[in-house]
Amino acid sequence: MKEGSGDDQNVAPSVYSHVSRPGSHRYKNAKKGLPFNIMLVGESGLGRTTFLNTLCERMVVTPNDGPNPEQAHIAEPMQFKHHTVEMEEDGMKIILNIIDTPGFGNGIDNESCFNQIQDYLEAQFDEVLAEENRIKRNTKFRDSRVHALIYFITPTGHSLREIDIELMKRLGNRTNVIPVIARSDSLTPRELVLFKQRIMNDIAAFDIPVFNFPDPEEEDDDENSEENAELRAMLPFAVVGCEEVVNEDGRPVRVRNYPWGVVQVDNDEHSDFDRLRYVLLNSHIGDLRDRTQNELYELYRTEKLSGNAMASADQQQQQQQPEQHQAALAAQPRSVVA
Ligand SMILES: Nc1nc2c(ncn2[C@@H]2O[C@H](COP(=O)(O)OP(=O)(O)O)[C@@H](O)[C@H]2O)c(=O)[nH]1
Ligand SMILES: [Mg+2]
Repeated sequence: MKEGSGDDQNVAPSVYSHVSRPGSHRYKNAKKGLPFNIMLVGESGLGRTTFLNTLCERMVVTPNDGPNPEQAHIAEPMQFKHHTVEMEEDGMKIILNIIDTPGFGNGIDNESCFNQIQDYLEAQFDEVLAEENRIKRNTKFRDSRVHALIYFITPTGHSLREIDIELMKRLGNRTNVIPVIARSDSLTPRELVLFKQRIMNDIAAFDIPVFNFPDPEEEDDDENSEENAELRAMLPFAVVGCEEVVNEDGRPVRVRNYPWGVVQVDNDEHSDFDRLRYVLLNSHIGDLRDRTQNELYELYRTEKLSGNAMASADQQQQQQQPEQHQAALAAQPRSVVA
């Protein structure tokens, strides 16, 4: 993002990145800005708001003081909160729509949260489907399909919990689910390695369809194959969020300061945040959008149309039945009523 764009008061200076990047696949000709829609899902306190502000490099949302203690026993229903931020990333303008889901997982039964999110994702597909069927196109149509869902895993150090498995399994066929370990600075490097392994074992064992960077074997391009192999090995991304920027050797650096040390958010030895940001807003923005259109939407469209076709065949049959019944009755030899 360029300094000075957007609301100057809230713009944090661009931070120093430690990672040297391989070539990016970008959409150069998006003059009006490339729309990109991200949903953030995770339990309260895992750092969704902080992640959002860190990703956008500005205070899009001011963190609140938390719930009123008198109301703490009442689980607030989940909401969808929309934030739109214009970004400029490596010369490319992006219209970033972020959908936050405060209230997720706060209740004892999470079924309604799962349903609400699934309904939301499908409703965006339905809008595109309706638009495609219109005779006259609406030139102002905004594609609001969710291109990536960042799922925040609680840093327990154990393995995935039922809520994680259930949610990712349910939504993995409707959007690109990218699992991240929230507040990953609470685990030591060794704990983090083991936690990542356990999560990936669970993902394989429960057959959870997360966004997996395409198999290098299937890619023709060597550079991308290498990059994707590296990213697959990093899953799930260990993220650290922070809004504080300090000056280090004349360079602005985003840090979490503790009495015992400092965590640099953009330092790849401290967290995968910088890499994830680059994946989302640069190297894989095209892949995430393409998969949404060509695989996830197509799958939904086929399911919906074949479901509709079956439903209307059923309806037709039901409608025909009375006629058939009448015809069958008429064809029957009249009984002689005694
Ligand atoms: N240790 C640590 N704390 C974090 C991190 N991200 C956010 N926090 C803190 O966690 C608390 C809740 O963060 P917030 O972004 O409001 O969480 P949300 O409820 O998911 O939106 C705040 O005190 C944040 O400063 C992180 O990466 N590491
Ligand atoms: Mg929040």
